[in-house]
Amino acid sequence: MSQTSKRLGKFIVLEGIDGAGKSTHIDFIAETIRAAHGVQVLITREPGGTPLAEKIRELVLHQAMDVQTEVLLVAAARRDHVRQLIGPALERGDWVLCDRFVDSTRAYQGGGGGVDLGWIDGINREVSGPLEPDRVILFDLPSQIAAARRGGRGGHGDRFEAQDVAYFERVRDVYLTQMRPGAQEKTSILNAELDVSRIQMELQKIIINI
Ligand code: Z5A
Repeated sequence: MSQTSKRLGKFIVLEGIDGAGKSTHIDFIAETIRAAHGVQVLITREPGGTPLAEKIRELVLHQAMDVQTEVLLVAAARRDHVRQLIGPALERGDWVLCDRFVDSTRAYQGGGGGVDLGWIDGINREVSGPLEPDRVILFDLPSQIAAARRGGRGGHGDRFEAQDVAYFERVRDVYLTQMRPGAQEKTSILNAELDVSRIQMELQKIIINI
């Protein structure tokens, strides 16, 4: 997205540790946005969303690498995603619902991997420029419960799912206690321990008020 471009649509991001329930609810969220706001909704994800970014996703999820290389690769994928898909969709007035964005890099590579958050924030600013989520919905779940849920589902077997509970506790801690400056008022924290129907009720309240 260029500095001068006009954003007409809204940018909604889902965040949380693996197994917290984003995939379970993403279609419900899109449908609720369409019904409440009468707009087109583009569902996408990070890393990914464009052919190039999906190739990078395969590397990041399955190829062993050092954690700073992870940051640089997800940033490259994000730049392509923002320029090719997210920016144009927002400019034509669609809403974009994105499974993960900049806060995932802070939480996983920063919290989980120990990379300096200031360095990550600087790269994210370079990559996504003025694009900020209008609303972040954070699915919050203790990592022991998320691990049990992932176990029940069978797991995708990627590098992140192989991490231990302590890693995911650090990821969760950054999500909850070390938010980006300015992110707090735009973040809705959802108790993902609730059952699916209660979570959907909470989601409806959040979405109607966006
Ligand atoms: N990553 C990164 O490191 N840095 C970055 O900057 C970015 C990403 C952008 C993407 O993988 C990976 O990329 C991610 C971080 C890294 N880590 N991993 N792995 P992904 O997209 O494949 O993974 P994910 O985003 O974590 O999605 P997921 O693994 O599919 O989890 P989920 O969507 O949060 O959960 P779910 O599949 O909806 O639910 C998990 C199970 O729980 C499932 O069996 C459900 O039926 C069950 N469930 C869901 N909700 C409930 C409730 N309320 N009660 C009971 N059971 C439930």
